[in-house]
Amino acid sequence: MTLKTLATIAISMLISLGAAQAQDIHIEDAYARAASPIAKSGAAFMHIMNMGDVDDRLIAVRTDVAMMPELHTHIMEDGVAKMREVEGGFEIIAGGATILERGSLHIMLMALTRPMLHGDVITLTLIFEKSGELTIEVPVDNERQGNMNMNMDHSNMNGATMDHSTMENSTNN
Ligand SMILES: [Cu+2]
Repeated sequence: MTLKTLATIAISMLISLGAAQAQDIHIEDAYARAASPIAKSGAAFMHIMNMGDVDDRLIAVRTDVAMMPELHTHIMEDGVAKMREVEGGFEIIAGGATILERGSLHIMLMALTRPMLHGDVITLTLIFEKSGELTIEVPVDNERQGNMNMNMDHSNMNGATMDHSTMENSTNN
C-alpha cells in the first residue's frame, strides 16, 4: 500500500464523517419521453451533478407515473444494443456529473400508470444512497431527438436477457 493510497483512505474516512446532503446534488436538463401515447413504458434523462465531497449513488426512483421505475443502461452484446438494469444504481462521484442520456444510462419508467404526453410534467423522487431523497419535476418532451447514432428500438432487445415482457415494442429510448 503506497503512502498516497494511505493518504487517500485517511482523507476519505475524514470526508465520510461529514454527511452528504441533498443540496449537494444538482439536476440539470431533465426530460422524459415515451415513444407514443399507448407506450407501456417511458424513460427519463438528465445530468446529475454532485457538488459535495462524498461519492454518492442514485439507487432508486419513485414516481406515480410508473409502477416499476428502474435504473437501466444499454450494453452491446453480439453487436446488438440491449438494455439492462444496473444493480446498485448509478455512481455519482464527488465533484462529478453522471449523464443520463439516450442510448446510455437512463431511468426506465416501466408499467406506466398513465400516458406520458408531450408537454406533461411528471414528478420523480430520486433516492440517493447518501444524500437521501430529491423530488424533481420533469417535462415530457417527446419531440427531442436522441444522439445521432444512439437511436435504437427496444424491439432489438432479447427477451432472454431481461424482463421487458410488460413492454410493447413501441418504446424508443
Ligand atoms: Cu431501459
